[in-house]
Amino acid sequence: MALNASTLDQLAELLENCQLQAQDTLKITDSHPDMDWDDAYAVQDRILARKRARGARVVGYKAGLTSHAKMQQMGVTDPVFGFLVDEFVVAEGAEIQVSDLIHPKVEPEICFITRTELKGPGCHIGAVLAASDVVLPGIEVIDSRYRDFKFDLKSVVADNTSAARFVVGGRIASARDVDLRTLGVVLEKNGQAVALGAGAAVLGHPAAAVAMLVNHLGRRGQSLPAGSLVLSGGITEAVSVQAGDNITLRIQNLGSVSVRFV
Ligand code: 0L1
Ligand code: MG
Repeated sequence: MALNASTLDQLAELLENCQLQAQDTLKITDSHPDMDWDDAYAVQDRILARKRARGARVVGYKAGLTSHAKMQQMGVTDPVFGFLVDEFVVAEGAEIQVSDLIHPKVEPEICFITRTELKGPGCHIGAVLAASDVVLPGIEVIDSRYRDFKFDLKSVVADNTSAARFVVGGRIASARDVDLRTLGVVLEKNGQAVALGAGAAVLGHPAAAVAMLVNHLGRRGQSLPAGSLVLSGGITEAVSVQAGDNITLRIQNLGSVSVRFV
């Protein structure tokens, strides 16, 4: 690690305050160019610790930057991982206040709910499918705390991979009964299709993103608990939203889920 404990604490406080107060900041590697990967995840851990100290509950995890469309949009080459807490949950069809966010974007995702604990290293697609009860559609709302979404990968990891809100819904399916690679995905904004894709856009198979998450947790001495929700990553590029926008995600065989920005 390159940064000391007090610097990690200060960075966690800065980024969490930006999230809670909907204020942006410059990417933190501008002021801490030596920050390494362990530091980045340590800042993310400290943000989670701050939330837990206020009573937040972890409901799952997310993989980010898992599709080529998204990697190209952001100019990066590797997936990243973050946590999901209860304060990010939005009910299906509910409203999201844009004034609570900085510059929200939405991503269409296939979400997994696990039935048994998963542990890495060595986790693979088969283990993920065997351990997953169900899959369902989800809209992730990302909101980088960095000005104009200008960041590098370490800064994004520290910022809990831009996690802000998510809504899941639609029709639940058994993870083993659908071919997640060929499921068609349509993201609509105000009734117009604005992004199209298929499950295979996520690392060839969305379960591969979950396996990567589990192996990442394993390297850090953690496992993915039974009953976790996992957002496996945006299938298309992220789409900007503003007040007044209605977003609907339709996934073949999995129904639709909607959210409205006010
Ligand atoms: O979920 C995601 O793919 C977002 C990763 C973080 C980068 C961004 O803010 O777009
Ligand atoms: Mg995402």
